[in-house]
Amino acid sequence: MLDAEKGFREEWYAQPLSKSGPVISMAVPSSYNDITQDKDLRDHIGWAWYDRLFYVPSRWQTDKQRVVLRLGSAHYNSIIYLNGHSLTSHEGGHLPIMADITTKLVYGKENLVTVAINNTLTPETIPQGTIVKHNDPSRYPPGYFAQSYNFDFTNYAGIHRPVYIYTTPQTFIDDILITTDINGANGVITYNVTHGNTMIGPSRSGEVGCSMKLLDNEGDHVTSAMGCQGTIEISNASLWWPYLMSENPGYMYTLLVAVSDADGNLDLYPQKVGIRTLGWNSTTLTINNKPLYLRGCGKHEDADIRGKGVDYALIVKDFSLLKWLGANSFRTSHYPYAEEIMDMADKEGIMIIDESPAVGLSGFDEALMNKHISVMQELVQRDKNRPSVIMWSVGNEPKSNEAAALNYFRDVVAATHTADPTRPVTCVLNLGLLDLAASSLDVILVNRYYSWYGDTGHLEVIKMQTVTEFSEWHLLHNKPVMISEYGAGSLPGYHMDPAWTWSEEYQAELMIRNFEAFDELRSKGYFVGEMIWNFADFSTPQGHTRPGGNRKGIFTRSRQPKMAAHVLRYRYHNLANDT
Ligand code: BDP
Repeated sequence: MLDAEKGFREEWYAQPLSKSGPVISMAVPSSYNDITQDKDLRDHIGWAWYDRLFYVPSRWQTDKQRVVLRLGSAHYNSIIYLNGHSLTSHEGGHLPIMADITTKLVYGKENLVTVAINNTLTPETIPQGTIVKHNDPSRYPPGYFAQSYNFDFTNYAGIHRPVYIYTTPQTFIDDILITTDINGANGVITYNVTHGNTMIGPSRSGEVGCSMKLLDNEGDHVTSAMGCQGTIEISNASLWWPYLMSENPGYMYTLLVAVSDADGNLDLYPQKVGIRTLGWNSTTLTINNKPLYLRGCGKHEDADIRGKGVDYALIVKDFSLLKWLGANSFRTSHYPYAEEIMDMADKEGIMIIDESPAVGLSGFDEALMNKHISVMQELVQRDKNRPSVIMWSVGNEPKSNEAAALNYFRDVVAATHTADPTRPVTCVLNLGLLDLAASSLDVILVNRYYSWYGDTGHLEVIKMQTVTEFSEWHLLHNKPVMISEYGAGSLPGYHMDPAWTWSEEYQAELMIRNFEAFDELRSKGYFVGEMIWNFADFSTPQGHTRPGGNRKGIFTRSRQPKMAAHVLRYRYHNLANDT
């Protein structure tokens, strides 16, 4: 039987892990699951321990630097130790973990960071899972259990994103909030800089000053301003536009923020700013006052060997493929993606529906709601300044026909609006018109798999069923609607004509039948977008409905196009020319 608490009891964090027992090398960032030949590590449920010795120069101490440790994310629950002492802990993968380590470091020497990570999902975690215990001693070994969860993608675990140690002066920029607006041909940037200081003694914040320099995208000076809060108006501003909506998509200024104090501390941060406005009403989404039609896909952070680990080559490849397709958007299904991915989206003009990790939620009680609200606040805190983020999604396919869902989603959506009043809020639904979350949303997103999960093999019913259902959604709620998932699995190289399930022909024809429905819905004036499921094939737990994973990708897992990708490319480029 697995002794889950052994590492804590024996204080493995007090010294390098190699002194407590055998260790293996592990890549960071990466999921640990698919890196080795060890099935037990691939399927491990419970605590995993990482550590690393690192050297800190004594000049950081002489220069009175503040030092921060930052993990882009670790999945799911993590406890971090520094030099044998507990430093911080974080629940939830996909969002950053930070701690001020200035006074805990040994300067000019080696330091030890230890991270214990637990990937167990329960009804109280977001996302949720269940530990299934098997107590029949004639059929299972003693203490045998398995993990199940409410979603189909592999619950990869490990330190998924880069780990950094960085320094700031003692007086430092703590946060920057940017909002933008348009005034005729002018762009308006409103900024609010908050700062902190680590100096012992009375607060010296009164002596801290802020100054701003705005640079254009070539680094040339545009204008300057003083003060920690303020508004800058730029005449004839270059706006942030999505890909294929302008000659120069993803245009960003740099706001060079400087915070300084009377002791000569100076902290500088180059904050990227894309000037754009968003609007929404009962039928339409707009960007810079122009109606938007989203052409995109649902994605995953998923790749061979590295699982959900950040991979720079893969990020560039995926954006290259999105542009090849003519897509202008994607949804970060079903959790917040790495900041490196979000940076690319800002830069390339790819719009993002930024989704929380609340996939397949059920059992809507207050404790879950408070946790859910905290996750939304963390997400908004991380991504609030990104021009690419055009909508928050509080979750995917909740069991929102449960009675408690009505107030639960009202409150989660309201809290998200409070955290950010500038963007619409959605939740991706799949239960049908009796859904109780729908009435709280600004835009209704629905996942629908006509002729795949229902009426399998009957491609001829797709158009009718899709047009009927999405018209009903709009009629019932008087809100813009879009399809956030549709699609079929296909095995690359498997051909059948007339189309047959799992063939490339079936996937392609299912899409074409859907397009006919989307075009009819678009002509009604409230249908605001389409996203294919999925960008690429991805890993799932083993199962009899998933041959080598979820095969609904229009690209293979190694990012080669199936027939479906060519079909979608043809449509998206035509749509782009149309709008
Ligand atoms: C949808 C889920 C998505 C799944 C998809 C599928 O939102 O995560 O991968 O079904 O079954 O309901 O392919």
